[in-house]
Amino acid sequence: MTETQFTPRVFSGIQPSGNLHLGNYLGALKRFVDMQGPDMETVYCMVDLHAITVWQDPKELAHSTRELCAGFIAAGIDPERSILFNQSQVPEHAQLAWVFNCVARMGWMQRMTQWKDKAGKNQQNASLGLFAYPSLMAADILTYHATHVPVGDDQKQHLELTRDIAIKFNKDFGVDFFPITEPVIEGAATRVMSLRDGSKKMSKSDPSDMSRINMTDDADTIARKIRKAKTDPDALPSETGGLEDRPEARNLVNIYAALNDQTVEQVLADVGGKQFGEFKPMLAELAVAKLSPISSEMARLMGEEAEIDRILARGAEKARAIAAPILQQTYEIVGMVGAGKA
Ligand code: AQP
Repeated sequence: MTETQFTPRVFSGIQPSGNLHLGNYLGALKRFVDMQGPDMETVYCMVDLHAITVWQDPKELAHSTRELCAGFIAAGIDPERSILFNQSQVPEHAQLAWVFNCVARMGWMQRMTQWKDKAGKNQQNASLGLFAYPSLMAADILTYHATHVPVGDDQKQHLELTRDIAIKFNKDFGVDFFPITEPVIEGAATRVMSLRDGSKKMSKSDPSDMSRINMTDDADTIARKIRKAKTDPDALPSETGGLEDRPEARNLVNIYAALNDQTVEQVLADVGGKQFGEFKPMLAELAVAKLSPISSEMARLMGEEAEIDRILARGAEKARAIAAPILQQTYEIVGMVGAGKA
């Protein structure tokens, strides 16, 4: 079997589950912007079907979807250069996910750490959707034959599962139809940690608002959260080895490096020897300078709801033009009568 050459194409998504935060920005959004360019087709999605795997208030879900769209655009995603849409407007995601539910194995899903973390001890009461989440994620990616997926470190395991699903589908049906996707997990802030606890990921669902910097926070709030961020009493080291066993210090330095497009080594060369009393105001100033223009543009765009809806509908149309033929070919491979005639 000759190996198919797939056109380079990026796909990634973010859940519109509220509280878009600095971790989502540095681990995902900012890198989505960097990947926009003439050599790469970029497809970005507000994954609302993923969001409902846990309870969402319908009005808040609609608001968060539009706010997230505003966040994408304010951060630098150009809806003319990238395809930008919400998942539920492209039914091929859910249709392909069903095929993948029949390819993926129960054991694979049971091993997912996100399932174990989110369902916790209450697995019997968790939704079936939460369990099947990685199969929908595989469909999100593979319905575009995406070759590259920029994500934060927490999504690594789901991307490995996406590769396993593609490999098993290709093998089961004797085809070379789905690409084996490359995860793109790079930069200084692939895992931004909570500002209150350096061992926990910064997350939308953390009950403490002080644990994260929200993309909608104003300058005073950003500065206050950084001032109150947990640290240790020592001065910053001049070399990366000195950050070992200092998770909070490492987190703040990583954030500084990612916001300033520097390496951790470059940052430490400048700030090594400084106490947090000096470093925190530097970080706050940088964070406000980088994030405030994004949050004010988000607020402006949120005043133009009809325009946001138009952008999402137009993006969905462009997305379907890619996804529909891939789903039809999948159905043909699987043996569904009538496939390919739509
Ligand atoms: N702390 C983080 N550091 C770096 N990247 C992160 N991402 C999330 N948190 C961090 C990346 O952001 C993208 C979108 O994430 P998502 O909204 O789809 O889901 P999530 O990873 O479940 O986000 P949260 O904030 O952690 O939500 P909850 O609290 O609901 O679990 C992904 O690329 C992710 O890697």
